[in-house]
Amino acid sequence: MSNRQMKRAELIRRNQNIVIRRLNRDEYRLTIRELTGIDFDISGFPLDPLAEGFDNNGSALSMSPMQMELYVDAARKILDRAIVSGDQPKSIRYRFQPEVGNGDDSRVRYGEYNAIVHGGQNPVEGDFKVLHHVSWDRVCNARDFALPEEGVYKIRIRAGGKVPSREDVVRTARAALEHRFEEQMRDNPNGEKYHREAVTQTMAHFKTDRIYNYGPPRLKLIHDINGQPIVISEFDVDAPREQPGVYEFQARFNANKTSISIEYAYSIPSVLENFWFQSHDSFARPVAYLDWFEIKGPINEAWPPKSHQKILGDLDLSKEPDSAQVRKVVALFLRRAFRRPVTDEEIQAKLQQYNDAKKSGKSVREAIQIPLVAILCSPKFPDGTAIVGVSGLQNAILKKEALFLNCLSKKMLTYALGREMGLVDTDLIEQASRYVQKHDYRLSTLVEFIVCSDAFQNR
Ligand SMILES: [Ca+2]
Repeated sequence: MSNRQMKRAELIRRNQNIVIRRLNRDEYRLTIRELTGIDFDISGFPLDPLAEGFDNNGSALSMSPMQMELYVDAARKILDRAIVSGDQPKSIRYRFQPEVGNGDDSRVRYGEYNAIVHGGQNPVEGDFKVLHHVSWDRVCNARDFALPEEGVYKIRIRAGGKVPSREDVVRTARAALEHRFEEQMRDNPNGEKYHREAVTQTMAHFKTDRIYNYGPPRLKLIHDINGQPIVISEFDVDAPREQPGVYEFQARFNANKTSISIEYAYSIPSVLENFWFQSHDSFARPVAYLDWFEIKGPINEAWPPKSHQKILGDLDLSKEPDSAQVRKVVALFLRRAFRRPVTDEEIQAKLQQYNDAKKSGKSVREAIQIPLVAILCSPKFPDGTAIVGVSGLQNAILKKEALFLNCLSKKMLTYALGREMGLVDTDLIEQASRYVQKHDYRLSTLVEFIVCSDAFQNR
């Protein structure tokens, strides 16, 4: 290849990938927290790809229209939480008693719902459900109910535990093994020697293995958000059964149907082939006694929340603000989001969005959110073209038609030829782009070009 060609190829290569610099997940979360005071759950965002070992490398953090949609949606949710109107929502407290039943027909009224409350196939002792081992049918839960408000809720669990000693382990293991020995002797008296050996060997395990130096029982607390189970905590129940403790946690709930589950979580590895009796209630293992669990909230440290004041200052949403007040809010948010001085033009463009929204009949709260959402979703091309929303991304791509065509041709060729495009393919990519351009930008002409190309026919 000539020097001139090389140079041209390099220039094209550098230009080929449209990169929108976006924040990675952690950067996004931290930025949002700093900007609005809201701790936003970023687990719904796509994982950041690793590029050369760094996940904040701009060329890896590309942005698709689908991701843009995700960002717009996130920004709306964040601002819905940050900016509130009306009075502080009333707090509720639902206390669930797992011993009330052990089936899905066990229903108790909470608010507007007949929630299912049950303690699984666990024994009941007085006020307690007794949790002894992990099993799908031994989960305690409350479900088929919804909370009246989205927000942070406190979950409290009253429980105590019992930790068996090594003697308990040895005694209960021996009882189970002797019982089995008798059965084996009935079935096969000639095998006595082997049956006895098995007992001795197995007993040695229970006498010496460190896994039976038990700690306190553990419980796992899970809630579900839109059908997705999320573990809130796994915790030791270190309070004794005689003096149960109240364990407290916090979690965010939305106003959709939800559930709270409590599971036994002290795992004992099955190192033995004949571990069958270790999950019998008679075998000594850490036991949790669950009295009740309750949910209380939503918890708001202040009303309106700090985030509200942080963004709006003293702007009162209940009356029509004057334009200087709105301008102040928008300008401050812009400056803080972009971390640089902002131009009058930029502020004006955002004010226009507010004014348009007001004209179309939106409330002050709804209208002020529109420019703020746009600000939270405006990544930029390296040349500074700002992009707002999905249509903004489309417009931005249209303005960079040559780059876009080039990029698309390259991707299609890569797919069609089943290999990476290299410097030698520069001309082919360019020809493809030109062909599509000449034929009214129809995607089908790109396919046509590729299928007829020598590269494809001789691949
Ligand atoms: Ca109880």
